[in-house]
Amino acid sequence: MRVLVFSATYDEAGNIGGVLNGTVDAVPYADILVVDDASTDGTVAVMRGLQLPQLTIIERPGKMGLGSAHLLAFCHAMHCGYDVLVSLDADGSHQPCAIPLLIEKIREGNDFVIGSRYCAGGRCDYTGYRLHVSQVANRAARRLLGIALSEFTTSFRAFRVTALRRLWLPGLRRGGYSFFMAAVVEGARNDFQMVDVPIHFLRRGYGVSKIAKLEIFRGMATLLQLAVVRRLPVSKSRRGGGLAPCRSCASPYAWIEGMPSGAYARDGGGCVQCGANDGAAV
Ligand SMILES: Nc1nc2c(ncn2[C@@H]2O[C@H](COP(=O)(O)OP(=O)(O)O)[C@@H](O)[C@H]2O)c(=O)[nH]1
Ligand SMILES: [Mg+2]
Repeated sequence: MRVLVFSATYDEAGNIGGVLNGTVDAVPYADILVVDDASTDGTVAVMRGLQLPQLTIIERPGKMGLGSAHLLAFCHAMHCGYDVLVSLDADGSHQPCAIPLLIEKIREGNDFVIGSRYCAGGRCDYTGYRLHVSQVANRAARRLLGIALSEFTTSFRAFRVTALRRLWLPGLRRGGYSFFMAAVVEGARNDFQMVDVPIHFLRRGYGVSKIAKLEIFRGMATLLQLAVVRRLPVSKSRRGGGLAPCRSCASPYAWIEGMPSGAYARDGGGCVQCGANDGAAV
């Protein structure tokens, strides 16, 4: 199986070396993709200094958001014909040594695997307010969405890439936590076989959270919207999308066609690599 491991970075110079070296140790046969949003702390220099032949770095022109970085990884994995896409955060909270377990679950026939802090055997090192918000959000998601998973918001996941091709990519153009919940919902609506596996979620290493606090409230509003979307039938015309070349940055696959009308400028598309025509922060 050809495996791509993906991380998004924004100012993770203190953490990225450990994450990449840990990934190489855990899955030496995998390729690695990092999408960096113009980090100001030398994150890209640290990555280049490691001289890893299996590492591809895509540098975007500015902070375009975590959701669109993951969407770009979807496009990259499909375009390059990988079998499995694994994603994890680059801040040290996801342990690369757990990657083989996620891949194994795909090998067993699942389309989507999520590393869970809240299933039996899972652990979360958050305390206080952050732990409480995360637990409540994930319990609410399980109830409102009617999906039998214990975790919806973390980015430690694995996808069967052929299953990703069934998703309607414009529907996933959302910021941060909203993207992660929407991806689970779209998977469920497209009959993905889904499973969670326990992980030990650590507090981030160096630095502070890069996700705006407001994102938590946006995530709650998105959850209510997704509870409705979850129950709607999947329109046959709303499958696939994306993987068109971008005329601005010459990426062969990062232009996503068919945006919901009004959401994006001019011809209803946008590039998740350079941000061309992108009327909204994602
Ligand atoms: N490329 C990119 N990465 C981001 C952005 N925002 C956050 N990240 C990365 O996404 C991961 C999760 O972000 P983090 O700040 O740890 O979020 P938290 O765990 O919810 O507090 C980290 O690897 C960040 O560096 C962004 O706008 N663009
Ligand atoms: Mg984090």
